[in-house]
Amino acid sequence: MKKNSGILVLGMAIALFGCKKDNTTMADVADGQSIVQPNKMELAAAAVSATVSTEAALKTAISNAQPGDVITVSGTIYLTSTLQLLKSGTSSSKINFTGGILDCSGISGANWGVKVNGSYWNITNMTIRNAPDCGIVFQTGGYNYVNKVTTHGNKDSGLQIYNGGHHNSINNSTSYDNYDVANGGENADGYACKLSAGAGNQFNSCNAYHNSDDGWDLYGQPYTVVINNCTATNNGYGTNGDGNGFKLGSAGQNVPHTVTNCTANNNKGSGYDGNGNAGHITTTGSGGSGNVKGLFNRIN
Ligand SMILES: [Ca+2]
Ligand SMILES: [Ca+2]
Ligand SMILES: [Ca+2]
Repeated sequence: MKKNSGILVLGMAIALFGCKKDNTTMADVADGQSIVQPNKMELAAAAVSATVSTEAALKTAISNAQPGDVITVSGTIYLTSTLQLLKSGTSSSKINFTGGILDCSGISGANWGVKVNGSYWNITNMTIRNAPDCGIVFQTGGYNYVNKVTTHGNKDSGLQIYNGGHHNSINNSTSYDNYDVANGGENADGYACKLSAGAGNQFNSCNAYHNSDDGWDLYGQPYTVVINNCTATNNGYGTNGDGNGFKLGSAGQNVPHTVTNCTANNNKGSGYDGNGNAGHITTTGSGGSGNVKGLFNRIN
């Protein structure tokens, strides 16, 4: 009996060692690509990393996205219809969408380049250009983080937040040369957080220049927007463009926006315009020069 027990223990040890070795196969993580592990059910929901270079592969990855996934764009992808980010990550495990160029010139109609209805996305190190309407729009969802995203050549605002989009944080990004040609430039802002966006939206260290309407536009925005360390230059080149560096609300509103350490230079309208907003607007540390209608206008 004693000898048999020893053999049994040895056998169990071999079996355990074998299982452990099988669960740590280096080939699973060697190339950073999608991982298929059909016999490991406990890892079935593990995050995947996918690098995509075609519209079809991109849309498949986006529509299948799960918390923790990393979706990387390689090179330039030409979109023929709006890219829709409808899934959501979680507060502790975001969906990561990064890299490359999304050229939206092949999208028909007055449609956006990218629509984000989901929550808890990180969108980073990307260019979104040439959409027939806004480049990227956040609505409905929240807690999205944008870093180092460039929006240019779109035929409405470069980046817009509205329709309930909340707690979005836009950082280290640039928006330029957006121009709604059909309206003589009346609407295309660098950054728009207007009409109906939710609470908690903020812009940090962003740059808006040479957009046909305003650098930033908070027209009709019912909740406070926080803008820190941002620069608006040379906006309002459209015939109908208002050209404010920072348009900080509108008449009939009482919303205390805060603009801190910002710069407005050489805009066609005012550097900072309350635009009839009766709320107390804080402009601590903000300045600029060369704005045709003056630096501060209707700031309460
Ligand atoms: Ca539009
Ligand atoms: Ca306008
Ligand atoms: Ca505007």
